[in-house]
Amino acid sequence: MGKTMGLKASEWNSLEKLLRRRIPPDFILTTELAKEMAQISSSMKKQIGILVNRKGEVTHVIVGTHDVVELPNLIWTLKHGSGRLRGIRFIHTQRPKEPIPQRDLTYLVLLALDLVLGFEVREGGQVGRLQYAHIVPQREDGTVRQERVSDIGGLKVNFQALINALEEELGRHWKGVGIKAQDRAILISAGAKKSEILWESLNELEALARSDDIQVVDKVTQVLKEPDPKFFIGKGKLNEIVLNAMQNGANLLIFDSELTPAQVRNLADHTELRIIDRTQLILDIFARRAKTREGKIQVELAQLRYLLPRLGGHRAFSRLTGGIGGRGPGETKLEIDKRRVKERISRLVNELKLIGSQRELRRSRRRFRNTPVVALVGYTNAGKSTILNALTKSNVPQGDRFFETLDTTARRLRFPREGECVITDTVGFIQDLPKDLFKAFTSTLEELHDADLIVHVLDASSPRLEAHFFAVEEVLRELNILQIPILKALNKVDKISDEQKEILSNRYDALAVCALRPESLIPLVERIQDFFMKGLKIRGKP
Ligand SMILES: Nc1nc2c(ncn2[C@@H]2O[C@H](COP(=O)(O)OP(=O)(O)OP(=O)(O)O)[C@@H](O)[C@H]2O)c(=O)[nH]1
Ligand SMILES: [Mg+2]
Repeated sequence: MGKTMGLKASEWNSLEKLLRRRIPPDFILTTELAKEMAQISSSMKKQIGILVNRKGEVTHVIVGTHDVVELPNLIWTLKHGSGRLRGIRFIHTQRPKEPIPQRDLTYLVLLALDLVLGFEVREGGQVGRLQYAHIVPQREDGTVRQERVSDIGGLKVNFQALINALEEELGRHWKGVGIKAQDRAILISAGAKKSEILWESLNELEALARSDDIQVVDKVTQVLKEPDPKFFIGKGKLNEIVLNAMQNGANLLIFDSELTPAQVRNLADHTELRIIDRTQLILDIFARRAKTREGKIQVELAQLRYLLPRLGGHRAFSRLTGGIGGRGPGETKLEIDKRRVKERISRLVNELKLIGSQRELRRSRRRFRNTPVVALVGYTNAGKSTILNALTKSNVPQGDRFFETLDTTARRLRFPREGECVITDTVGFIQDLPKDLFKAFTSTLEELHDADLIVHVLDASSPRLEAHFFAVEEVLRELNILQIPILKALNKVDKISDEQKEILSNRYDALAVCALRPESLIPLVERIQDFFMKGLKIRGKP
């Protein structure tokens, strides 16, 4: 074997001896070991390196060239220790007066090595100057600290104490906060768009993440001509993100766009973090919120349809089903294959049809009583449920989270003068609603066909009001219900100036309301009542 590596037997022997050396826990490197390495390096005329684990055992010996020894690729396959850092340090010889190779520093960060150390081998095999580097948690003055000592006697750091301090500091950010198993994410928006657009979209992604109880530790954008087929974003950017994740204790990367299965796999392999895209995040929120049998089936359907084309290898599948907090479809995860997914999909579709036909009945019963139906629609978080509650003194859950409501609620609303209507509140809309989800929820949304009047609720305080408005119109168009009369309500006007209120209610031809002050809804109720009174006259029905 020595021959295949081009080594003489004596060289091979002396290298093998290194594998039996052990460094005491408090030392980065002992004088004896440094001298031994220097001797070998000098007689071989090659640079050599060793990997050392936390027990101080030399686990690998690496032979480089005359000029440099670099970390081999095998290092990617080494197991992570239990701590934040990998539990491996890289120690190597180097030519006099050279800095620590850049590649060492990159690997230090990417692989979360404990430390890298290079020492000079002088003429005649003497140990010269030493330089070492380690990661620094959250510092302004750089992410890596480099130290230099003029000789091995000057290497006085207590290794164990140093590593304990680093691990503690790296771990502090995430251990200290909130719920135990809370995910901590870095959000990434990249693409061929202007930076402001990327940021706007990223802010919505943040609201989505928060709605899923994920803590957002950082947000990153990258303007790209076209996405990298392997990693979606540039490799340099990705490496920055990995470091960032380590410093902030993030365990999850959420991408604002859909990723290909290959990209997910590559990213997960490269970063050792969990990778989620926007669609999966939305699916996950829906999975959390679904309460009724119908809602649960719809969400599961959407999840399975999302997974199906991604079921290449089992690996990708297990990662995807892992989802966030593991709320994947409710089957034993690894054994599902495409066929079983398809079967389950068709079973669920049938079950949905059944539920749908029952709903049809409920619908016609309502029709029979001839009560007009008003449907509240709007972007998620616009305040639909709050309005329904205020109008009908109900308590549909309302909250400052996206997709608070998934199921449709219908309530009776008595008009102050005379008559009544049924008012419904349903799932909120969002831009670029994942196709699978849209498909899954069509039966819920199709109930909107049944409405005599649609009240489109707008959130006046949103900086993206216009985009939201068009997104909702788009969904209504897709559902083919734009022919139903629409009344617009500009909600949350308490959060904007009177001037803004004036401008926006004119622009959108909307009635300004504030769901938190029920009296502000009186004009809305009157408009609805008027509509039906006039509507009845026009239609000539009693
Ligand atoms: N300041 C202010 N906040 C409001 C107003 N109306 C609703 N909100 C708040 O906005 C948040 C969202 O309200 P919801 O009624 O849950 O919104 P929704 O449209 O039903 O949202 P989804 O069910 O998630 O689609 C809640 O925190 C409400 O308290 C308002 O007029 N003014
Ligand atoms: Mg709601």
